Amino acid sequence: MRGWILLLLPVISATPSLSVSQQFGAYVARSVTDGVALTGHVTYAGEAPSPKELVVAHDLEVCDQEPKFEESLIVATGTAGLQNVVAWLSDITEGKAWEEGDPTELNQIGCRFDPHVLIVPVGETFHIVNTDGILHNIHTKSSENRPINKAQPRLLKRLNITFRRPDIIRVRCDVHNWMEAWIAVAAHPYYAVTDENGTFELEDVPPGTYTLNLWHETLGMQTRQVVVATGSDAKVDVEYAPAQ
Ligand SMILES: [Cu+2]
Repeated sequence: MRGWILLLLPVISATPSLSVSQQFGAYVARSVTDGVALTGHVTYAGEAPSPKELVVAHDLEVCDQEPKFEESLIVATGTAGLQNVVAWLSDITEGKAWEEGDPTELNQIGCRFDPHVLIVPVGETFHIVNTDGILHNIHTKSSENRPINKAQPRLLKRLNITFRRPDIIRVRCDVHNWMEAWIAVAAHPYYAVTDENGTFELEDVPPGTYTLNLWHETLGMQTRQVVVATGSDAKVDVEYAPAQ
């Protein structure tokens, strides 16, 4: 009997040691010494829309403290920079590790989600925070992960959530129908969101040829081949045409 136990042990002990990246078979973290910055500027080819004020129908004492505006197409006047585009490399198999830091949070404050677009590492527990002290109800729509539909009463300040697969997930609140956010569940750290000028930066990219993906909630997906070479930073300009 002792012989059988010895034979079985290596098989049993191998399962818990699998890391998240091994489970997806996609990405291995290592130190990057020859990394290059890949920066991008994303612009909108149409006329910048004027911000449309949202109609706040109830919980006015908390939700209507200041005007809130539609966030599905935010374009910088003058430079045409497109905000809230998620940019990521889809075919990178190894590179830097995630930086240690505070846990990622999606806050509900003044009955809006902050930030509007959030990157969350796959397999990491992050927090949905209720700063408002009123009832919210998180409701997600996703393609790769199980949907979440959870009430968050005023005293439940923090929900802990973990997504198991890379995805782009829409988040809404069933109590306040104007509340909307998007979560990009990232398989590796080479993800970024464009700022108010439409710019993004992926730091420490190992030299190589990659597919750069760009996703915007209203304007959709685009891809580009990018070549990252040692010794010079890589730059890419991307333009989005208005939605048809
Ligand atoms: Cu709400």
